[in-house]
Amino acid sequence: MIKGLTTVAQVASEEAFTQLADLFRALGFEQGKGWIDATGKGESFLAPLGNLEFVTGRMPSVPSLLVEVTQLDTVHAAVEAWLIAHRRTEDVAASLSVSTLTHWNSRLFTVNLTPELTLGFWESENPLHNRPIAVEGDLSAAGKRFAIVVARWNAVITDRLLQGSLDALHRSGCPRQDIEIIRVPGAWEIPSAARTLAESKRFAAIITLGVLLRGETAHYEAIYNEVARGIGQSQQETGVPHAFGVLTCETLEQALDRAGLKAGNKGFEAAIAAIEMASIQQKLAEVKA
Ligand code: DLZ
Repeated sequence: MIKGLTTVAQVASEEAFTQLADLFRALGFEQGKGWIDATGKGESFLAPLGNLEFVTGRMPSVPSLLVEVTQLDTVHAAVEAWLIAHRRTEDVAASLSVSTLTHWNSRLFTVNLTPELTLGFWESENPLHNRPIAVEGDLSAAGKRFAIVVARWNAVITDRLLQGSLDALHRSGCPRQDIEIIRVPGAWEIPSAARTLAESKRFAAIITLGVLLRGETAHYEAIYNEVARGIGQSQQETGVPHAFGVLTCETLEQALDRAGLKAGNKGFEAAIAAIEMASIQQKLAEVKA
């Protein structure tokens, strides 16, 4: 139900009003709708997050209006440049504080922009502070069923990809009995098998594994495009996540590198993506319900 917070600040003169609006635009605030009527006008500036804080006991010695930013030093320089442009030199130092460390692991400076308006700008030392809330999948595969469609062509590689996928699923809590492995002749056959499995609605996600070697594959581009399109289409039309673990490589050596030798194991990575997407689908379904 709650959508946001609005705070209203009065500005004495038209000139200060225009200058402030220019500063806030220059600082990167998103412009809101604003308003104008016979009694006055308002400029509106939006921030991605709002925070209303009630305090009991000792009030922190900060302005009541605080703007959380990234790159505090850049903001400080922008505010200082604005003050230099709009104030007498001797007033600039009096209006703008230096950035100091706070006792809550942040840095903060204050600026007196107009006689009525003092702002605090601050940056948390923790880069993850106030990260926008988002629906994120977790990496638990327990209680979900997964299907792996794996091509037999280039089995020396695809077997390693399969091992990588099984490793990721097991380590994430999915026992062997909750995993179905379907072997198909080549990459070309992956989409139709994946689609049949997805349509059965028995699986939280499908993991597709194959290897196309450019040097050895006639009509390589055509086959690759069709395999990618078919897997994507199956995912979109069934709503069941499909992880794409079909390697496209120039050489066998390159493929081996991506199957656990030097460049990770793409089967493992595909399974992790499948687990995460299965969790996201579950959470989105819960949000809808
Ligand atoms: C025919 C063929 C060729 C030339 N190359 C590959 C490849 O590099 N990787 C792969 O997974 N499959 C290949 N195939 C087999 C086709 O995908 C398909 O299985 C056959 O054409 C039978 O339909």
